[in-house]
Amino acid sequence: MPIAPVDKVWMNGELVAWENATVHVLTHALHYGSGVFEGIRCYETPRGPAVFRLREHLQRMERSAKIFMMEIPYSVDELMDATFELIKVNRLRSCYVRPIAYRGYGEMGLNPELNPVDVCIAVWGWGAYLGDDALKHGVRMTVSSWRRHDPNIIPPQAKVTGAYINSSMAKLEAVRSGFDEAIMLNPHGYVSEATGENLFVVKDGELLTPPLAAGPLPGVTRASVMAIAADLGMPVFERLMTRADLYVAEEIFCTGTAAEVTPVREIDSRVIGEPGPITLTLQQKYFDIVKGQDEKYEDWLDYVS
Ligand code: PPE
Repeated sequence: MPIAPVDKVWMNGELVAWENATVHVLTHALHYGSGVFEGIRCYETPRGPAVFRLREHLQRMERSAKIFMMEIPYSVDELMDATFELIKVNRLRSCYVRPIAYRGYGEMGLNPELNPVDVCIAVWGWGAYLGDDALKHGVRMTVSSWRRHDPNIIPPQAKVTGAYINSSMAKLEAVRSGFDEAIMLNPHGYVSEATGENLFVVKDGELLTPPLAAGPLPGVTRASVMAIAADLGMPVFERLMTRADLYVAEEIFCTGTAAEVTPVREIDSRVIGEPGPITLTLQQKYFDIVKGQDEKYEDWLDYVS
């Protein structure tokens, strides 16, 4: 999706002009994928712009960095303030927020230790990730021929830039074959997640999602939807599933900051159908919450001012 430029980008504590937010070609992360990042959304609410679960996202970035033995030279609170400042100076009412911490310019070679850790935050307006029609009528997915990486190859709970070549290959394969999105199985053949979203399945009236041990990213939206569903009296069961479990599901939807709650209407030419009642209920509730229309979940909103 095209990026709509704004005025400023936050780079290592400074606000720099959008067009000057560049890096050297010998940046370590460009060669070796040595970065950790987040994807966060800020929504317009009756009390002004609010970032959805900003602290949880930045805490996940810290954990990703810890796995990778990378020390981020800013605290979560400092990065929260930087995010608020950035949204304010760019005068955005809603936007996508992309913090990234990466091994910068210094040395070449696989040991990242001697390279500085650079930290940037960018914001821009981003519409429906899988398209407006996707939110209403659902997407068509395919099970990828590429597997999600094994936890002893790249830990799936770390949101590491280099790991995304796996998602990119699956996405490319799916799109070239005429699908909207790909589902990835883990090395044991169990469903893990989509290329940039977690998955939820309704089967025999029960709401299911793959357990974290099956290799999905511990999604902030996943955790939010699990909490919302439980509050609605619909506990979510974490269960191992095979591709055939998906083919015979009553409803399927995917969750993610970018994709929000997107229904899935078809998998590998097996029709799931138009969005079902559980999907629609959770989708509506999610949008109400992120847009500040549901007081019960106020503490999930970090207000910009
Ligand atoms: N799995 C993967 C692999 C993933 O990248 C994301 C987020 C999720 C699940 C959902 O996580 P959460 O956002 O915390 O609910 N993907 C981000 C990046 C998308 C991109 O194209 O870049 C996102 O949704 O912002």
